[in-house]
Amino acid sequence: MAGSIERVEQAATAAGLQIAVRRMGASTRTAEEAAAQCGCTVGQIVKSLVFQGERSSRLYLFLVSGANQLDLAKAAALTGEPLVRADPRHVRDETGFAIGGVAPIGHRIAIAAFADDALLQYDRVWAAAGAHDAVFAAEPAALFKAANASTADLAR
Ligand code: 5CA
Repeated sequence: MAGSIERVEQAATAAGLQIAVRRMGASTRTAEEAAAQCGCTVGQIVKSLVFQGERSSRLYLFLVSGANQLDLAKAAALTGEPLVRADPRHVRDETGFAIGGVAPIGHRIAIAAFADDALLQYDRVWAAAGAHDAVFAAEPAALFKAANASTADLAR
């Protein structure tokens, strides 16, 4: 998907977040694979999960630690409507990122975002950078600010 890594880099720059995107040369599609490639714990991987509002059809982004599962009831309480997992094609069309490479920043559309407060315990977390083998590291609070994400207890 041409341009998606560049979109992440440009969004970081625009937000004043310094990142260096790394192409790992191996899959970072899942949190486990990303942790193995980054040499960090699964908890330090930021999953960028896209859900859709059942009433509004609006997309929402949840930045969740790789160690945690998103609690859908907590998530729905934050968005004010029931949520369903967004269809992969819809995710790609709207955000510009394919599942497995969805980044926390640089989406084509403005997207309301919420971040797992468990990620704040780490000095550094790793997130997808727009491709299946691309990641970047960031300080979690700075990343959440760049993503315009509000922090909450999201874990099941
Ligand atoms: N690059 C890695 C870690 S940085 C990554 O993107 N991980 S992830 O967790 O954010 O993206 C994979 C997630 O995509 C899965 O946890 C799952 O929630 C979601 N996913 C996988 N398959 C589908 C699908 N068919 N439809 C919608 N979402 C899916």
